[in-house]
Amino acid sequence: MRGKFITIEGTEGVGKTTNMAYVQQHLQAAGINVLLTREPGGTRIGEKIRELLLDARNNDLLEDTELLMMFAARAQHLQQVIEPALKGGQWVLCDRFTDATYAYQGGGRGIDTDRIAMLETWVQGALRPDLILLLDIPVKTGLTRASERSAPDRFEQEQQSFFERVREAYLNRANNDPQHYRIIDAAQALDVVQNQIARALQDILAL
Ligand code: T5A
Repeated sequence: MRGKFITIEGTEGVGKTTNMAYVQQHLQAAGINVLLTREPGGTRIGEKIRELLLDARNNDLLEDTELLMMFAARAQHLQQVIEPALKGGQWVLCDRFTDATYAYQGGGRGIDTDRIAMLETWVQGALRPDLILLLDIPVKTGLTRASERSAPDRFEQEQQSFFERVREAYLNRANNDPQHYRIIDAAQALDVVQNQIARALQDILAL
């Protein structure tokens, strides 16, 4: 049987990376073999594209180039990693996916969502995540958490207003498709966040 595809999304410093391991443990306890990966990245080529995208010195990168690089990395990732795993019955847990493109390049940069949708169809065909865990947090809280952890990358150098638009785009998408999204209040203490995640996973485990 084909595996399930779960993604974790949210603005900067929301706790995606921290909670990937929790989701993995929770699924493994239910007897599910899960592959952890991330975007941009997840393949040798994709990780090289990631370096270019996150390098704070690349402040001359054009918006269209950024969008196309996200999908170039995604094409590589889908064909080399995600699709083969799902076909082989493995579940895949991905730290960010195309919702991040709608939120950052669409909401944040203002690129027309029709253009993003065109690339989504080209690169992914009909593939969409079975479940999207949207970790939501006030932008300022997330940026503070992220800044305490490491130096700002190219995205983290954006203004707070950019991330407010990103957050709004994420929440709009989630509110328009409650069947596939679960909004997690990520401003809470870690154990409270993880209880919410466990509840969100119950439905997909029951399928
Ligand atoms: N991007 C990506 C696009 O623009 N378009 C796309 O299509 C894609 C795929 C990728 C960048 O690329 C952009 C978006 C991003 O800017 P990234 O590394 O994936 O970069 O994303 P970041 O948001 O930068 O990831 P971070 O690692 O900064 O944030 P996380 O993973 O959400 O947060 P995490 O887990 O590292 O936690 C941050 C800190 O908070 C603490 C942790 O211990 C850590 O110190 N923390 C908590 N503290 C208190 N309470 C809690 N509940 C906590 N949870 C975590």
